[in-house]
Amino acid sequence: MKLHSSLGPNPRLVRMFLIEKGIEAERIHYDIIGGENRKSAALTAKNPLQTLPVLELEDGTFLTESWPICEYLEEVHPEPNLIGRTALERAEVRRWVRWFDQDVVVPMTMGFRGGGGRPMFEPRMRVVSPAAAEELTAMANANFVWLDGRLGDRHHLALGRFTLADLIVFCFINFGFTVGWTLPEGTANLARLVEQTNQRPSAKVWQDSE
Ligand SMILES: N[C@@H](CCC(=O)N[C@@H](CS)C(=O)NCC(=O)O)C(=O)O
Repeated sequence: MKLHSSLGPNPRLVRMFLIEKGIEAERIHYDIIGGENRKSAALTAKNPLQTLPVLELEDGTFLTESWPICEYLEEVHPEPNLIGRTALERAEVRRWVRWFDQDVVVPMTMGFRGGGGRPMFEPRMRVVSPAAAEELTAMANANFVWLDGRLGDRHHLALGRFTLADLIVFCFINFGFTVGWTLPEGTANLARLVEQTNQRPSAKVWQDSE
């Protein structure tokens, strides 16, 4: 198994997931700041969207999109379990992942691409105007505050244990930190979730300078 990987929250989500599962994968690094992923014909053949991560299986199949890759890994290696052992448990974890991906990741990343990340992203893709970027960032921040209230004084978002839901939230908050964003006022519970998740051995992937 090979993981085509780079800087950023999506590849690091999959890297953490692999470590949590105890699955070894050779890592092939792309310099996304330099646009290596956008110039590579080999990567484009694997993923026409030219984004990372891409998981390359032994039989030559390529899987793309971070949490669907995690779903695949969970199905082939169900333990240690990170997405739920029953249909009901999985629905609970996926509910958080779906909500977070749509209501936080989308405005947060679009806000970043049209705001602070504009010099890097504008030549690569359509980005929103600076004013829209500000609004999207504010929307993501408001949703972080809402999420903080849902977490309350619990240690985990779902199932009373560490799951993909905690992992995705952790990765996108950490991504924010790497680009100068800070958690908004009223998110002390999320700050605690980050601190606690940072203690996990898999969190070391965030210390790599890539
Ligand atoms: N929806 C995709 C997003 C992938 C994505 O945007 N990856 C970023 C790294 S976090 C990337 O490849 N950025 C470089 C670029 O777009 O040129 C997923 O879940 O994997």
